[in-house]
Amino acid sequence: MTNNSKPLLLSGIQPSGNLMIANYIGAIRNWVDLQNQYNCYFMLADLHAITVTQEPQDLLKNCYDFIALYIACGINPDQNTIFVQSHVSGHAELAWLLNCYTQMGELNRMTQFKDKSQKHAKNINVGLYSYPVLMAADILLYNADLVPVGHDQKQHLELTRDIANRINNRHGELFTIPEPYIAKSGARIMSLQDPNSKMSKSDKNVNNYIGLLDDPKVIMKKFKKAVTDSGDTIRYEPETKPAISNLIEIRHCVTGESIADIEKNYEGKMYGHLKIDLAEAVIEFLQPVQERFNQLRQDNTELNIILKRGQEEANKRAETILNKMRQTIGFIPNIKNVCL
Ligand code: AQP
Repeated sequence: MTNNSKPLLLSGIQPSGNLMIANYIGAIRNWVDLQNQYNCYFMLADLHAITVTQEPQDLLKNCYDFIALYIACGINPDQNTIFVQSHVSGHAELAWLLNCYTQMGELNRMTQFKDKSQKHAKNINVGLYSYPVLMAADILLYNADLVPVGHDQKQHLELTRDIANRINNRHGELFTIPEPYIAKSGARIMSLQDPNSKMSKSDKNVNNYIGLLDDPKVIMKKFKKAVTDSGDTIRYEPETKPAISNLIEIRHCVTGESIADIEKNYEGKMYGHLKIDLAEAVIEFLQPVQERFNQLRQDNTELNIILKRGQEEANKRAETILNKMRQTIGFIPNIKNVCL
């Protein structure tokens, strides 16, 4: 199924909230672009999702929805390893081992923990705090060469590189040092109602984002309601025109039109024109995605087959790296593999 001569790419999304346009633009779109050049492991990060409170029934539904959306958006399940994080117990084991090579001072500096603990003040659990170590384990467990990351995850990837370097320096070359892949555009799409905050799939206000499964009428309504800036010229100036620049960027990422062409096409036009055209472009883009999603979700057989294959493939690779790590540390090798 996978081509092992290619460098390895690993990425994942947490099945929290509603998968939305910024997750497509900032993550899945890049995965689709890179899938032919890399041996790709696309993960559903369910262990990460429970760092905030999840209702079990919603979580289960989201897990299947997100996998179906990966595929509906263009990830080829015959060519890539698509798997669920909790189906590979090595993630949790390696995270524990890496915890013992990570300093609290390093985790104290993580800005996402600070942001998330403000948002979830009643549930600042240890998992939320050590989330970056689990992310390091996700990456190092497969010796990933490339990790596509959005703006928010850059700091976590730097920590992963630090941990890997530390272990390699102490014990010899064990881990590949992963490189970040940061797309030229779309790494930080902003909320439709507050262009100073990032668009987020778990946002309580559903008008802040466009869900990949939103109905066309809802998409039109949300774009029409999107806040705009003072003035009336349609120009890409993130500092002075954050709201309009965000709409231009979404259009650029969804249609592929250059920013300069968009500005030119909207010379002399009003904000309302841009909003309606953008809504239509997003609706057109999402129509085949939603159709394929509905087929896949009719019953979960096809998805389960894909996930079973993914689980086997991911476990095989993870075990090799984990065994090396266990030996390196000085643990007795797994007794089931010892000839007696
Ligand atoms: N606003 C964004 N602009 C561009 N890319 C984004 N991503 C998320 N928000 C934006 C990218 O989508 C992937 C989602 O990964 P995640 O679920 O592990 O993490 P997240 O960054 O916490 O995503 P959300 O949407 O903000 O989720 P919630 O609200 O559930 O916490 C990543 O590749 C991320 O960069």
